[in-house]
Amino acid sequence: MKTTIVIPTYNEKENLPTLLENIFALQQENLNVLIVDDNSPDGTGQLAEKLKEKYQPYLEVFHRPEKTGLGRAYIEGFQKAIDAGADIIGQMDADFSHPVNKIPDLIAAASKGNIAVGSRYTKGGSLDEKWPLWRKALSRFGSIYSRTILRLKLNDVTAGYRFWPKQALSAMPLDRIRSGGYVFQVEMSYLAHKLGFQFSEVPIHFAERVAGISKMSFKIQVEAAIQVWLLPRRYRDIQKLV
Ligand SMILES: Nc1nc2c(ncn2[C@@H]2O[C@H](COP(=O)(O)OP(=O)(O)OP(=O)(O)O)[C@@H](O)[C@H]2O)c(=O)[nH]1
Ligand SMILES: [Mg+2]
Repeated sequence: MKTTIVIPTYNEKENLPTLLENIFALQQENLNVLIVDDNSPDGTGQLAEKLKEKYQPYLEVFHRPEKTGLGRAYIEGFQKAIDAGADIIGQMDADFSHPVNKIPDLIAAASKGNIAVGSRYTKGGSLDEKWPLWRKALSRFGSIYSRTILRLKLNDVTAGYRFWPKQALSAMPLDRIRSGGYVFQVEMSYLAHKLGFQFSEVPIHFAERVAGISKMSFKIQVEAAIQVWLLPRRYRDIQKLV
């Protein structure tokens, strides 16, 4: 089974080398990483090219000419991973918010055909203590809110740490997805649910980014909350597949 973890990067030069070191130290069989860099001004893309020599043939780097959002970066990365023959496709942030040591559990869950979600809101999951209360409350509320509106059987709807079986990911209408950030994660959850796929939540501790600057804001989360209401209408034609 070939696994490819797609990691989008934008100004992550401080995190990338250690992250890759930790991932490849797992010695997981046939584990590959695809970095999708949007021409980061801090030179993350060039750094990734250098690291390729160290980890070949398990590291690939895909350079996009400009930053057009996390959603697009993921979708193009997913497509490349599928085309390169991955059986399981992972998605993960570069900033150490997603614990590397859960990769084997997530791969195991995805290999059973479910969408494996590294979850903060399932039994045993947790959030960084350093987050301000407003951010914690909004994140938790956002998940319950989207789950209720969209009737999902998933506790962590905005999770960005997921491992997809190829069958599930290739059944998704990826070319119709326009949103980025939080809504992207919710949209992917909703589509997977509509197609009839099941989620399997693996508890994680979500840590605040180790280095680099946070781009999170109250505004982003409020915008996301509004977008959620529009999803059922946009995807009313999607039929159950499994
Ligand atoms: N290629 C690409 N990567 C991006 C883009 N925006 C964010 N990323 C990467 O996507 C991952 C998640 O973004 P983050 O900035 O950590 O978003 P967040 O976790 O919501 O917020 P903070 O960690 O507080 O900044 C990181 O690896 C980023 O480097 C983008 O437009 N293009
Ligand atoms: Mg982050």
